[in-house]
Amino acid sequence: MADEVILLDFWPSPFGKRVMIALREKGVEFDTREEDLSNKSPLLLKMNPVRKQIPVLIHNGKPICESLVIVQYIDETWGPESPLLPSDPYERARARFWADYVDKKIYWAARSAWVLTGEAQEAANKEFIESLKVLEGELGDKAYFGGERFGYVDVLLIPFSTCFHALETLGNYSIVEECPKVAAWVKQCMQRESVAKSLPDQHKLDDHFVALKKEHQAQ
Ligand SMILES: N[C@@H](CCC(=O)N[C@@H](CS)C(=O)NCC(=O)O)C(=O)O
Repeated sequence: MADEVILLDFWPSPFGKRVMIALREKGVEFDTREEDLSNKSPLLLKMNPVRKQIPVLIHNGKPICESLVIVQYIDETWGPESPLLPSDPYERARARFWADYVDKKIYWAARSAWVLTGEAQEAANKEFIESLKVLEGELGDKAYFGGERFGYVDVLLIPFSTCFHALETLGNYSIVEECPKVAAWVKQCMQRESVAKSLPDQHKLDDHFVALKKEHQAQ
């Protein structure tokens, strides 16, 4: 019997896009259920009762939560011929370290820059670009963070590139100038079908970010 693979998602979510990209890299067929996060479905509440967040991957009725955990599950479950994590334990540990860096530094600085105002926003802008420069150093002259192969860290980071335009406008800097290798890496990743098919329309997303900012300012 064929696998039943369902992704509970919310279209602008970079976390949901990680899962989509990983599934597409592995050639796994899946259905997406769009969630209204202001009115969460009984299915989401049942499948992720602890965090009540998307993404959730439901594989033959069994839920897997948290995007980093889901991407590792996908890697271990499908397509051993196209692994996302390296086989060497030390290289795996390094990939997990950078995954953690993306979530703890890049995501939080980007989010803070977007929702905060005044001096706190300026500090977040600075932290974001400095964190991105650290990634620029890690990328170096490699094609991907995974080396020659598009891998785990690439899958986790590329969805955040959709907020680069909004952030550079806000912070008055240019990512191409500050981090040219990261900018070239984004272009290279966008050539992949798994990425191009998964990331939302940039204009729609930019409008969403503006609405989100207004919502935060009104609170
Ligand atoms: N650490 C989680 C973050 C997921 C997350 O922040 N999901 C957001 C959408 S982007 C969500 O479901 N928000 C609704 C809520 O927190 O109530 C992951 O990596 O999966």
